[in-house]
Amino acid sequence: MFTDKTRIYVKAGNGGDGAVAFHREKYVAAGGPDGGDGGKGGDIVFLVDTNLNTLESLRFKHKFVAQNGENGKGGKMFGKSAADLIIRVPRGTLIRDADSGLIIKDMSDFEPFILARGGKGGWGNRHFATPTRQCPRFAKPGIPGEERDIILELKLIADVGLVGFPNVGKSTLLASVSAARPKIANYHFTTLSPNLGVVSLSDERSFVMADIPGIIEGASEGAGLGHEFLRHIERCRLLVHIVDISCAEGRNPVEDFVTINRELSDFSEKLASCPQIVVGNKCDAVTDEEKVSEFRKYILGKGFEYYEISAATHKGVKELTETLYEKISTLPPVSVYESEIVKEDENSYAGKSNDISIKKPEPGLYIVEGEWLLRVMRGVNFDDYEQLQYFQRILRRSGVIDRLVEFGVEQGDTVCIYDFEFEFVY
Ligand SMILES: Nc1nc2c(ncn2[C@@H]2O[C@H](COP(=O)(O)OP(=O)(O)OP(=O)(O)O)[C@@H](O)[C@H]2O)c(=O)[nH]1
Ligand SMILES: [Mg+2]
Repeated sequence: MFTDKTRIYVKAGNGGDGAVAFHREKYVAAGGPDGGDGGKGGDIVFLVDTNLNTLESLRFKHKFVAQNGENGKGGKMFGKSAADLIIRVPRGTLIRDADSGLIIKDMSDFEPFILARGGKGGWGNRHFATPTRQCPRFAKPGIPGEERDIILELKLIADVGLVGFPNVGKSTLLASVSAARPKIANYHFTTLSPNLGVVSLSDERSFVMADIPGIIEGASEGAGLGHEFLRHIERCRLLVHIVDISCAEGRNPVEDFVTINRELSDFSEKLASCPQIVVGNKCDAVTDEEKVSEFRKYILGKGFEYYEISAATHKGVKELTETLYEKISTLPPVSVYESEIVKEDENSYAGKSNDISIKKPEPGLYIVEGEWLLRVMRGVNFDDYEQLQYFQRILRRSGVIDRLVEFGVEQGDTVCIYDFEFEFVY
């Protein structure tokens, strides 16, 4: 079973709660608040692992929850931050939002990607001591970690993709030029899932070749193995269209060629417009010379580059790999999908202030909470002046400031929004 699509739920760890504690020591009277901060929850991090070729390892595990940060303790002790949870995926995995289907990230490079951020730990009560509030009996809870339902979809990354009818010798070619060992046999649909192989030429030149199951007429309507494997070659830089010119199965090479191209264009515009080289295979076993020369003429007439090889006896194979290498070095690199998630801008928060709650635990202190605020805050770096201003604009546009005024906040009062605290000024 080849797993190339799966749905999972991820949740980053919650931040630990801040502690409420007071310093107690012999001979030290009124030692003051010393509750430590909670630790940060673990992030959910995705990482490309080149040893993986499928999403098989995620087939039976659908829930990934990172650990929570520890709570703070008395004596100014910080809670321990939790370790990140790393999910390893094959190169070329697309992370999509499960509800909208939009691409969040294309895991095609080796940079770790943080999909869900762990919550920050809450502040312990020692942060809240002021000249007028010397004995703060509250601390902040940790911020919950982000959670998401996502779909992982593998779109393999290869430079060259082999396409053609079943049994034309695609796997034989891959096996003869790389260390890959796909199953080869004289019947249709021997290959049931994509195979990748690294084709190494001399002087460290190499490229990646992908072999996918054979395509037949009507694949786009589900005939044979259907066309779903075509997505694994959708981002190839070059397609090698293999046609059996031995005509041993009684088919006509020209018809085969036309049929496959029709299926490719029915699948996607992108595949149809991908550069293509045509290879006539099994030239060692040609039964009908006339059909072969008719095919050759047809292909050259259409303006394609055309090669004849025998994957079984290796005739013409070395030359073909050299040509493929030359050709792909002139082509653009493997395409990477951009994130389709649109970043919300300041104006999209207008009227959101209905979804917040305001509490007043003691005079002069207001605590504002709201799921959407939390989301915004995770993306804001409060040490950066511009980002701070951006956040303040959101507070204004969304109506949070107006709500605070309605609630009775006065000049100089303290307002806490999770781990962001400010003195209220009009
Ligand atoms: N005579 C001859 N036979 C070949 C050549 N290349 C492949 N074959 C044979 O053709 C048959 C099919 O080869 P495969 O490589 O499994 O074909 P495939 O295109 O991968 O087929 P599917 O996986 O079913 O789509 C096998 O019996 C091969 O030995 C060739 O150059 N000459
Ligand atoms: Mg095969």
